[in-house]
Amino acid sequence: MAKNAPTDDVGDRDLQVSPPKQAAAGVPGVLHGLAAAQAQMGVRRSALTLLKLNQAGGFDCPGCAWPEPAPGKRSHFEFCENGAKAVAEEATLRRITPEFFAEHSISDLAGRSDYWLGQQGRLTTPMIKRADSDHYEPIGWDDAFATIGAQLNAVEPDQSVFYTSGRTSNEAAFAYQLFVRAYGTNNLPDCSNMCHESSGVALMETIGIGKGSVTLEDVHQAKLIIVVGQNPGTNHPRMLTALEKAKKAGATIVAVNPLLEAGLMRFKNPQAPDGVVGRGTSLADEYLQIRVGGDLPLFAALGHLLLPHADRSFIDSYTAGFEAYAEARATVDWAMTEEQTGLTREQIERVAALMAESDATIVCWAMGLTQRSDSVPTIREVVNVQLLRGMIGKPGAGLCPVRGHSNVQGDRTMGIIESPPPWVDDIEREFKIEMPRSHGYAVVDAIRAMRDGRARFFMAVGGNFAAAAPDTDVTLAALANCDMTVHVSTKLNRTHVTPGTVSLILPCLGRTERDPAGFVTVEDSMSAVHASTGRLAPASPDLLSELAIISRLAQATLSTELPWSSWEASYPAIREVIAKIVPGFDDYEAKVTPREGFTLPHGPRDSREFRTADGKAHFTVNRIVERHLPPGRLMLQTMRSHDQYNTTIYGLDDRYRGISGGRRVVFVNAKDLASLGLADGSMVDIVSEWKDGVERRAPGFRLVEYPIAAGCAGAYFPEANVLVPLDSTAELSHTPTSKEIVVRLEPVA
Ligand SMILES: Nc1nc2c(c(=O)[nH]1)N[C@H]1C(S)=C(S)[C@@H](COP(=O)(O)OP(=O)(O)OC[C@H]3O[C@@H](n4cnc5c(=O)[nH]c(N)nc54)[C@H](O)[C@@H]3O)O[C@H]1N2
Ligand SMILES: Nc1nc2c(c(=O)[nH]1)N[C@H]1C(S)=C(S)[C@@H](COP(=O)(O)OP(=O)(O)OC[C@H]3O[C@@H](n4cnc5c(=O)[nH]c(N)nc54)[C@H](O)[C@@H]3O)O[C@H]1N2
Ligand SMILES: [Mo]
Repeated sequence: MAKNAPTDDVGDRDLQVSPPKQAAAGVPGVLHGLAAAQAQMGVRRSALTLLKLNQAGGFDCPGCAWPEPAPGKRSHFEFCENGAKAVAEEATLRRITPEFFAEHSISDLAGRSDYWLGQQGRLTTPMIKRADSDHYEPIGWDDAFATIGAQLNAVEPDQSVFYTSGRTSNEAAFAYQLFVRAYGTNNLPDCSNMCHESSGVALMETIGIGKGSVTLEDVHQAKLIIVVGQNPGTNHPRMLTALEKAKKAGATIVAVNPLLEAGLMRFKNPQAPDGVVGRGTSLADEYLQIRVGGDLPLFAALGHLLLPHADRSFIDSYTAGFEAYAEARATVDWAMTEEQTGLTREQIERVAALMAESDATIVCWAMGLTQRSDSVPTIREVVNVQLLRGMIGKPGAGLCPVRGHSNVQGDRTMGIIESPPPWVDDIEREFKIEMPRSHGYAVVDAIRAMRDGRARFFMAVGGNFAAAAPDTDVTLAALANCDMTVHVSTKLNRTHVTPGTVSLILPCLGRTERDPAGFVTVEDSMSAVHASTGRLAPASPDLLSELAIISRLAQATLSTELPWSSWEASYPAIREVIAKIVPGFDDYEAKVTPREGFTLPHGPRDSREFRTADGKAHFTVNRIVERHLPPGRLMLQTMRSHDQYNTTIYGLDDRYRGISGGRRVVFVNAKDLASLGLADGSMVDIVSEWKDGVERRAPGFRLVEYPIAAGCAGAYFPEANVLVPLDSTAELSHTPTSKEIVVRLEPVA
């Protein structure tokens, strides 16, 4: 058994439901984070570690990608409850040793919950599952690399898939894509494919760069902030501090969300005296409790109402396509809009009036907009409204997709993408190697290829592919169909226990740990690049950094000579290469040595320069596809509880939503419960219905009567991933529609 870890897999035995909270954070929040940290790390290690979090000279929080204030303006406690939990997961004192794997067969582990697997502690030793074995057993590093290298050379490069999750440092990401492309494929799916891909696609097309256009300072200066499809109280808690600051400087905040999320209603800032004892700051001035999927009609109606307030000089100087857009929005079908959004015309008119008055508006969004069939058109419609009012490239205004993983944006900048990177020619010239030009597999295509036998090798640097991807049963079968699966990981998870014929676990250093090659760098959601220095002793002497693993694997696989061993020994050496190849990184080393790091150039933000074909920002015409559910059906969205980091389950509570001791719950509006003849507290199976005719079932969920928009339902991911059809993806971005699943609820006897 892993040292100190829970032995009992408790499941939902103690599930309790109480009324949702009306405010987020405050002292109870911090105490919860500290308690979680102390349970895993002890008191002294918790204090020493958390005080280094997000500090200059310390390490970047492995939680979300929300930026830190400039070094001089940082609090000594520049972390949140959920950052503390994320750190505790990694800096835990619990260890998984080879004896653990001798004791537990893979079939045994496959029967455990995600929570239990994660609670067993850090992986410490490279392990292999050989063909015909049901156990992982230890393997030396050199043997591991030789085994993987031989397998890679036995298949065609395009039969291999190389996944990345968004915690990988810039340096490891650059080395990884170089290795994969030198090997011969662009099969580089990443977690972005399931996350902000729709934002990237929509922004690239309309403003010529797939990244948000605001800085943290802009958020502080904004007059109006519209937060759409995002739950910052749980997923970006430090954003609440920025919203509070803006609010205190006079900003108005509008929330657009089917759920009344505590963190959007009121914030008790634990760093401020009135947050400790008082009622805190009320945040959203206007709360649009929209129906799931109603955002495109909403922004179309806002655009219609704002046409008389168009910023003509901005439009004439910087944009194209306005006439066609204005024609499309000249009229609005109010009956359809009210029905599709679940909002009243008056509510929408009030928000339009706020937008018309404001000369500094920011729209923030996250997964509530990106994981639907019409995500790309919806985000383009958000862009339309911002362009209409000239709200880009000026202080306090802009577009703000709030990223998830702490370095997911940096990984993309470093070339983790399934198409050839923009600087492919430069790399070929620099290293005299040939790089593949054909498009590789993103996540959904990778699953199809493994399912159909076109891909036979799967490797992941981080992440938990089996649990994060849609259509769980299909994904598990696809992974099992591989000849070899390879996992570079810190913690045990579902993907390790649904292996290919041969499977290897390569345990790596986390961000909190000392790395002999120096500090790494990351890029946050607002294009700021800075250093992250681990300080803790590694969880085991047998760990390698991600960069070392990639370098050694490259040497065991490739016949082309590249200076892998010098890169492995020194992050500055690989930064030197990045500086030569990736635009914006000149003088990389010098720019990340000072504490604050540097912010990458962003044409639209810095100088209203749009790198589209004609140099203009583009209005688009987006068709509204109405959604009409058959009788008795609800539109299900899958979301995060307050006690999880994606597939890592920290605990079984969702405090703000009043849930404790369990996760198999489904939130439904009281009116829908009444019309469906169902009662709060009863048990149902959730059955998803899609046009392929396959019925996907998630059994045994407790109904929770909840303030959620009528016609909608909500459940947690990853439990609900079985319901998301693999082929149900967003137009243009191919993101699984995790927030648009038509379901019926079947009572269980
Ligand atoms: N503690 C913690 N922090 C995290 C994560 C975590 O799991 N835990 N995950 C990280 C990652 S990778 C990401 S991408 C982000 C995710 O951050 P979020 O996007 O905040 O994550 P979700 O829980 O998926 O929440 C989506 C929100 O969108 C709303 N929503 C759902 N459907 C719709 C819709 O149709 N329209 C509108 N307007 N709203 C809708 C939901 O009610 C919910 O409030 O957080 C990052 N930070
Ligand atoms: N139904 C549904 N599905 C979804 C979503 C949803 O809202 N609904 N959200 C999607 C989104 S936004 C995302 S981003 C994906 C997330 O998908 P992933 O990024 O694949 O999943 P995570 O849960 O973040 O990965 C956790 C694992 O990463 C490993 N890990 C942690 N830190 C490190 C490290 O420093 N190095 C290495 N090598 N490994 C590390 C640990 O082994 C841990 O088990 O899921 C997507 N799936
Ligand atoms: Mo994400």
